[in-house]
Amino acid sequence: MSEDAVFRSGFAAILGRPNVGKSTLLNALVGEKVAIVSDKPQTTRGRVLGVMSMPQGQIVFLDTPGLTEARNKLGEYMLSAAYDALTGADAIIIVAAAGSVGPKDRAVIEKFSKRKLPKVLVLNKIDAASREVVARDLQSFNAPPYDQYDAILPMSAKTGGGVDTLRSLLFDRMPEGPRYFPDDMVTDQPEYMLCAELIREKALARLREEVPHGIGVEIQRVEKLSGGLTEIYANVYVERAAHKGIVLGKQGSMLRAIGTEARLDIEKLLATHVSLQLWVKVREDWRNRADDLRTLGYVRERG
Ligand SMILES: Nc1nc2c(ncn2[C@@H]2O[C@H](COP(=O)(O)OP(=O)(O)OP(=O)(O)O)[C@@H](O)[C@H]2O)c(=O)[nH]1
Ligand SMILES: [Mg+2]
Repeated sequence: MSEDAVFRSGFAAILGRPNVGKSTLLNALVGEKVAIVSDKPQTTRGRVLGVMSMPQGQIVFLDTPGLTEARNKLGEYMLSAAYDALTGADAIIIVAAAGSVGPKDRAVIEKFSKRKLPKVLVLNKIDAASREVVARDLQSFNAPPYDQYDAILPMSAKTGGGVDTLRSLLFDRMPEGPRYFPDDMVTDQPEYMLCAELIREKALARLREEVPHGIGVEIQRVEKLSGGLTEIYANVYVERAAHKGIVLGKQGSMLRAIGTEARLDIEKLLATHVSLQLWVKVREDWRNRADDLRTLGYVRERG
């Protein structure tokens, strides 16, 4: 085989504290929305796979839940999902946000600096920070253990600035390997899961305080009817009776708004007309209940 014919491929895990922009970065890297994003911490609850395919290779990115203390069974699942993504990883991307690199971010960066793998430290959200703040953060990375990283990249996942550099930097460090996924596959999430996530995203955007953290979405039924219409029935779980009214809103207005926004995104995803029926259900303390976690898909694949 000639040099040119080498096909490079591998897995790159994206890790970091909550809300630093990991999922936004995943979407930017693969060029499609495969992970939901919100301004609330702990949006991502499991590992989200995104594939970047090129003629000369493939990188499989694994977005993960933000690293933070687990306060319930869901939190424990989220942490294990984050660490599971490291199994078999060929590279790691650690993300922090410019202007808010705190001691907990530094602890994460230090912890992963010891891994014997190609690793990149991304300083994200530089579009939202002043030049001085970015320079100060970069300066603070100018010492051990930050020197263990192959590169420290200032970036904006939101505007796309720096994303190409990250892609090629990682690609150059990927081993020779197989095509793990067909070229037209960008994620391994089934359609029903993408739909559930889009509904959750719209709920997260509109809800405040502790309510968004207790939202779970279960797709009950998807029916593809003739004439290009898909009917989707979904349950929106809340973890306390008091949250039901908040999610419903005045005369159902909040739920309607969430439903309309989700429907528009789902119609784009499925390329059909969609009728979306949402029901709000109370599942007391579901984030600590194994059966509810299973229903919502928060179970480890193995082990
Ligand atoms: N200004 C700016 N905002 C960003 C950037 N990247 C992400 N954000 C915003 O930061 C917030 C969090 O983004 P996410 O991608 O959901 O962050 P995450 O790290 O995946 O968060 P968790 O899933 O909760 O761990 C959202 O409001 C994003 O729009 C960026 O480069 N610049
Ligand atoms: Mg996320």
